[in-house]
Amino acid sequence: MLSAAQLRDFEENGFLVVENLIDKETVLDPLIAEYEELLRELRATWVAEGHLAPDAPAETFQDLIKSAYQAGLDYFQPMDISLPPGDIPPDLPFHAGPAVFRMMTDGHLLDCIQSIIGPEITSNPIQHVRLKPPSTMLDHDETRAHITATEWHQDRAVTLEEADRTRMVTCWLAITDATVENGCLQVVRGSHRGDMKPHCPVPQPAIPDDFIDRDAITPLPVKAGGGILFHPLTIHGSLINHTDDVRWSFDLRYNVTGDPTGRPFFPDFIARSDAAPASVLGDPDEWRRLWERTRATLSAQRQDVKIHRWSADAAPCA
Ligand SMILES: O=C(O)CCC(=O)C(=O)O
Ligand SMILES: [Fe+2]
Repeated sequence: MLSAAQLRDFEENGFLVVENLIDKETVLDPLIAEYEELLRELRATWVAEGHLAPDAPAETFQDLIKSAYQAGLDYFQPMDISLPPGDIPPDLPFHAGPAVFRMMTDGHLLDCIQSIIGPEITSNPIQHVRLKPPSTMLDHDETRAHITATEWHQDRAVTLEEADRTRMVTCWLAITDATVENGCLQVVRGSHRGDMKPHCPVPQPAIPDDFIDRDAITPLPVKAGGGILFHPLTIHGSLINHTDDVRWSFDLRYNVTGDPTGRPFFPDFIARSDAAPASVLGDPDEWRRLWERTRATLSAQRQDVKIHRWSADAAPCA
């Protein structure tokens, strides 16, 4: 649980940095091992398809992410823990592995979430991995927020309107140390006490600069295994990765069970409940199947999945 002082901090500032939010041995290391295995499998496919040389020298996870990016290979979607917006093909890869589920349902992490939103906790399906290569390596037209720096935004604004009153919290987790140099998260302190700002949707949903209180900008470095909890109206983004290494994080969200998630076509699940303990999902395979069924349904519908409300024609976007 969070202490009273931590809760006061969260309420006052709209965010809270929590060191050692997930345990290294039982959560972080197995997660890294699961992703190393996944990347080895992806590499084998890329080699078989002739995209990568079979005899690459002993590569680290970091090296392989970088060479995949440079070869124009999409490592992101097969490693992401969600589906993208748009038209979804029936075989689109994604990753819903047991170590990810273990992280999302970790007891200590949920204790901290419970301190903020109470004991009826739903795992919200707006969730991503971010593996950000060095900025010098990126294509000049790279704009994806999972690969390059993230523009200023509020998480409430990247849901549909149905979730505008949802009691929700974002949990950003550092898998590698996040530093000012490698592009850690940054927030506008106290911005959760304001309203929802306009977002210009292209290329990333971004709050125009005029709405940002520059004096309140606070970068939030955090060590691997640590996390940042923040309010859905807290304005945040991330810095540019100026190092030679890949910056790796996850962002998860939780909401009060019964409140709309903001992405009704994606699967949520109950992560904790005092009122109905039997409703809690404990089986990682069932969680994976929820996403597989969602992919099958959405691909059969062949319609564009819309994930936010913003239009590029709005006045502040001119
Ligand atoms: O890690 C990032 O670049 C941005 C993360 C973010 O926007 C979030 O966690 O909501
Ligand atoms: Fe965000």
